Amino acid sequence: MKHVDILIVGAGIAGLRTLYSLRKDGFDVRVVEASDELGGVWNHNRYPGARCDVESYDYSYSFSPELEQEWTWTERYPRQPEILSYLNHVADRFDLRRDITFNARVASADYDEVGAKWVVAFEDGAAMTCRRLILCLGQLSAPKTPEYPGQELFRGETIVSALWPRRDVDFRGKRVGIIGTGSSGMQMTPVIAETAERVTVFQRTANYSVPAANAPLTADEIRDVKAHYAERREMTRNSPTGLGFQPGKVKTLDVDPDERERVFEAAYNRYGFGFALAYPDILLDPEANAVASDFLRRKIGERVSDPEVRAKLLPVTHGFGTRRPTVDSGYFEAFNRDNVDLADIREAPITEFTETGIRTTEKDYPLDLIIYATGFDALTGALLKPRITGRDGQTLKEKWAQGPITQLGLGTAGFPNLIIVGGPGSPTVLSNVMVSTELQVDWLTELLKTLRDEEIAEIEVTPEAEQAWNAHVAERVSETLYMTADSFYNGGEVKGKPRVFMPYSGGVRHYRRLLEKCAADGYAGFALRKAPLAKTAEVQDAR
Ligand code: NA7
Repeated sequence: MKHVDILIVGAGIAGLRTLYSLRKDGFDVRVVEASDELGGVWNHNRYPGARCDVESYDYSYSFSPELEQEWTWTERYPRQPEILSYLNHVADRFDLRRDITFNARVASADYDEVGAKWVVAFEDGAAMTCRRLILCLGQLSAPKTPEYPGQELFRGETIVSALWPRRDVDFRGKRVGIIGTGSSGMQMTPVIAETAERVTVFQRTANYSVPAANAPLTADEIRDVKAHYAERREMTRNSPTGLGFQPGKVKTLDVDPDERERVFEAAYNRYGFGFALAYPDILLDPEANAVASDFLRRKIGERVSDPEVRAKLLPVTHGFGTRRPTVDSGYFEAFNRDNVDLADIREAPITEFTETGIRTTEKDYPLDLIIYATGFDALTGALLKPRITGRDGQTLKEKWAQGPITQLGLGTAGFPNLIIVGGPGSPTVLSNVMVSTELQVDWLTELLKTLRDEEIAEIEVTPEAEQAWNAHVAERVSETLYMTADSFYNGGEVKGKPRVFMPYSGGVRHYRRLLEKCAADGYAGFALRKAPLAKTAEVQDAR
């Protein structure tokens, strides 16, 4: 069977960066990727209007000053094709492709306790072994699609936004139904509305959104970014979210209303997602949150002309930021067009699909195309798809039945030589993933060098460390308002999923310090063994 020292699963942002770093340090490393193309979410989410809501230059790798200078972003918030081109450029520029096997979907990974290696099987029947297994499977990469009675009857076309086909989808003359109003639904609506005959947005929960204030980057802006990349990187690594700005210092309610209005207005007009940082307590204090939410509701209201539609679009079920807000480009204004309708399916739920469209308790919507923009089984969905079996035959699914448990988000006890990048227990979706991913990859590269130098056969999270880390993750989130809403952060959006807050809300900067401390303390919370535990046990048994 083919063997590689380190196997990385996934050729998205994290997988590519891990491959680059480990190969540079002389490791025998290979990436396997289920798709025939690299790019992860940016390969799959090709829907019209797909765009990153982190500024382009901050959503880029920091490992190569040459790359920073060579690559020129064209817009403040980059579109999906531009990000995918960037990732392809990185792969070509650093000759990464030669170490990536495409069309290789992992079906299972079993830990061989005696050999201290993983046996990885692929869906096509192939198999290989590796000493260390690194999962770079993404956070929002297991799409979910709701089940409605009669779905199979619908005679039109259906598309899942996160599995968008690689062809031009022609909306002309079509009546399009979009289910879901998260980032995907909000981004695609105004773009599809430009050519479709009619667009009906099926909204279950009205959501907050801040306008992107997107624009092409000017020559001056590009020059400025390129001249100050190093400082900018330092700032993002030292920020709570990995974004290029710091939170305000004064509390929301400690300023007079006029001043607050000015600050909110400035943040709203410029900072997109960073509106949440206008004051430091917006996601901590219910009263501060209520004030920010009121401001945003007012702003949404100003963007919609029809009073009835406006009322339905105002988010009332949760406070701003407690679920993932969106950064949009013309979403609310799209409802001012004659060809865009809002179906409030909280008020009048979908009862069934018919041959010709969607039926709600209120009316029939005739449709030619239905788009599911219904989100993901976030954070754990992709990790639990392959059957991963650790010590004593326990699967990761069994281990995480009550919710994920990790040490620093990087590994879990009973699964030696397994490292997770961007997983639950790390800042991940609460941060600029580019920044938090690179922090983790730099850390794990040093870890793997230590393991190589010290001839460590097996590294494994200790049960005490993961208990302590999960307690810390829970404690930090209890200081926030995140658990006041069901969201993809806490599993509340997937039926039967444990309601546990999964990302680490302590911030990128604090997380970075904890990673450094863990390494400085000799990788505290991880057991490093020169011989596999199973062998040691056998020797002990024999004595
Ligand atoms: P999100 O943000 O999880 O949004 C999913 C949307 O789909 C949301 O509006 C959901 O409504 C809706 N949804 C989910 N299931 C259903 C059913 N069964 N019926 C109707 N509507 C449903 O995913 P996105 O793809 O938009 O964005 C994901 C991330 O991509 C985003 O956060 C950025 O990081 C980029 P709900 O609110 O649950 O009522």
